[in-house]
Amino acid sequence: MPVKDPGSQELVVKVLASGICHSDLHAMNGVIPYASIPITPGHEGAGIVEAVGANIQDLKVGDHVILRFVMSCGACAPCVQGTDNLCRKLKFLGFEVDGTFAEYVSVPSRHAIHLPDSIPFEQGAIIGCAVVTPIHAMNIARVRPGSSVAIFGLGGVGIHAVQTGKIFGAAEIFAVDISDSKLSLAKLFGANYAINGSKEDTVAEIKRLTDGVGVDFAFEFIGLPTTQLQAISSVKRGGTVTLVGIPNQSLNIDLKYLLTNEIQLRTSFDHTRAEVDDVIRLVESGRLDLSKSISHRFPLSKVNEGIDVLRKNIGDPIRVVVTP
Ligand code: PAD
Ligand code: ZN
Repeated sequence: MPVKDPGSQELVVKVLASGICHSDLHAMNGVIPYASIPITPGHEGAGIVEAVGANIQDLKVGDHVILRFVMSCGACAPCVQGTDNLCRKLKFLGFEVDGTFAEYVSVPSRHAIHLPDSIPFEQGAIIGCAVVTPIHAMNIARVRPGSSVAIFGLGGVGIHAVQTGKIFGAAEIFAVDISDSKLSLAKLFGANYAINGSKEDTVAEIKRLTDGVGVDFAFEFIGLPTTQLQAISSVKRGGTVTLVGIPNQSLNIDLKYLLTNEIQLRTSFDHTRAEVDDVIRLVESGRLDLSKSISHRFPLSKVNEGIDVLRKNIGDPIRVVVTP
């Protein structure tokens, strides 16, 4: 691909790390309707500013940046109201605009967020999706200090929900996956209970561990009807369920059960600009440790091998990152 000169409001960024997300697999499989083809995928990228347009003042050549895939306009009502993930002119880097599985990316400068030099590029890359998504989900759910929280799915996104739960002050975290190694990592990150859904009855186990009551909050980071229903069944009366994993199938919900138990069902989509700034501060201050989040690294020329690792679950990937 040719490298364009930046327009007056644009930057050219040399990509130094780019995470592979399950949403990339969804785009390839046609699950995400707005993914356009042909496209250079990649939406979790970080790198160094290589060239700046004439009107750019806040960033300069050599600055480290996170490339934000939620390309909001900044001017419509949802943007001005701080919900720019719901922007009326939203475009997605790596799905509709050529993304970060590339040597260089050019974007309007408002989609590049300054990354402090103390945070490695590979951590900066995953902040842009895998790490900030659970922050948004817990803001949506309004997790309160002292709560009990169940996390379904400990992949690149869900594993960070365990740490996020701690930051939101959860007293007890129940981590659910079908991979023992991911469950062990979740315990290392502060989960109190690790439940293997392929070996145990997840809902019964959560109920048993909460004296039959259920948890205050449940989050689903997989996108499967089975685990979405388990999440709904694992919260207490009056509890809140937040669905984050992108589904490929519709869900048959017993609304009478939800209503008569006053269970709140919410959904969480992407994140806001302000939440990325929050995550950067959390990582910079050492409150959020991303040193164990990257399990596999591949050079850009082998990006397809990296994608296979996630697709076939080779070696229990947390986040697979592509580097130049
Ligand atoms: P991933 O493939 O890294 O993780 C999925 C995890 O689910 C793995 O650890 C699996 O072992 C586990 N799993 C699979 N089946 C089961 C099961 N039956 N019971 C328990 N655990 C199971 O994916 P990811 O973390 O990159 O993404 C997770 C989902 O979140 C995916 O659907 C992705 O598209 C979505 C997503 N949503 C948003 C959003 O804003 N809503 C943002 C980013 C990603
Ligand atoms: Zn993603």
